[in-house]
Amino acid sequence: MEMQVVNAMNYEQFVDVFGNVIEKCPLIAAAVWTKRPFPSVSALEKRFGDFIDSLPRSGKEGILRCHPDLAGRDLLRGTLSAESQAEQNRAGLTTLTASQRFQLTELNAAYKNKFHFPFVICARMNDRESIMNQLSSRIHNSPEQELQISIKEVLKICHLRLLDIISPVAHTTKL
Ligand code: 2AL
Repeated sequence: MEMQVVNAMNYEQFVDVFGNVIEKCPLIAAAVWTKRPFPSVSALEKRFGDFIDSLPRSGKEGILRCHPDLAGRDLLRGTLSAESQAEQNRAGLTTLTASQRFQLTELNAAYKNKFHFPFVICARMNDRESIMNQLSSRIHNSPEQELQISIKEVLKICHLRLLDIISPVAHTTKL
């Protein structure tokens, strides 16, 4: 998709296309639309990042809470967003053994119990083993550290989702 096409979208079209680059947060795409035109995909990505940066802590935590657990209930029920499904699949989370799933479920629960938001990581930049390692290690962080790390992971997910929509060859355009 060319940036001219993106910049010509009305807000309904824009939210339809970019509404899930931040998982289940179409409100963010609806807000970012105001900032068009976007000279490049990186400029568009920066607008998503700037909006998230501008939120109070409760808003950032709210974004994290919109993320499904890795290998959690939504995956089992088949109710993940298409993007999440593909990401979790790619990280090998759809083919866990019963004991791996149990371990991940227990760790996810302990993490949520401590931080009151789910463990979030860019699944496509990891595999089963690194996800387990990160979860086991990040659970020892402070809430402040985890909020920062998790939002960085959200931005990595956003980066890859944007690239999926806008092909790498069409990242810049003359306005
Ligand atoms: C996810 C997800 O659904 N996709 C991804 O990359 N990470 N969820 C999560 N809790 O980290």
